[in-house]
Amino acid sequence: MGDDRRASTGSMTHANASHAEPGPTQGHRKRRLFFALWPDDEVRERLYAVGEPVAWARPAKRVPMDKLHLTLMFLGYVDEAQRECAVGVAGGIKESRFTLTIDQAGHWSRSKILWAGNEAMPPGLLAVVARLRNGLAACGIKPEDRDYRCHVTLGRNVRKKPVLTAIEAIRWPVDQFVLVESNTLPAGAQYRIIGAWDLG
Ligand code: 2AM
Repeated sequence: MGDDRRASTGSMTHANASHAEPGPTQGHRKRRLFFALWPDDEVRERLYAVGEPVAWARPAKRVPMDKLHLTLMFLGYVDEAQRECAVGVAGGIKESRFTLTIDQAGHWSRSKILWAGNEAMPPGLLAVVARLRNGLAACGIKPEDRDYRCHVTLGRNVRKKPVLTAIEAIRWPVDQFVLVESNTLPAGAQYRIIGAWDLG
């Protein structure tokens, strides 16, 4: 990624989701997008291991290791003009890199999500989220009403809170954020990274 921080899919180093710009025939449909932090291999393996003690049984579904991520902002379905606007906002973000410490695992009973996260969010993370939220409002993309909650979803449809042992803190050095397209297929969500921006 160059210093000018324009979106580029050519120098993705961390992400192993497929990433390519859409072809000309794809320009008019709406796409389901979100901004995220994509872990490198080491962090991804450690995040996945947090779910190891859980007895994964239907209907609960463990998120596969290669799909683990931390959402910064969910955009929902956006048109091409909004996608371009979002890319412009991302390119204007000049925040510094930071380290995220994932040291908690928890369960939300309403959304039935098992997650790994951290309540004490680093200011750098909050700054990126705030810039995205404020910038994307001008693109006509509204953030969720609820406060941002820093979490990596480890499992969905987890009805009962599993017994979780304390996790060893995972140090996640963050020097980049990405824009991801999500396609919901019968086999599960498919993610494709369509842009990446370096933090300073
Ligand atoms: P989750 O992991 O907490 O479910 C891709 O679907 C990403 O966008 C997921 O990380 C998911 O968060 C988030 N996401 C999906 N639908 C969302 C919604 N309606 N509001 C906020 N975030 C959403």
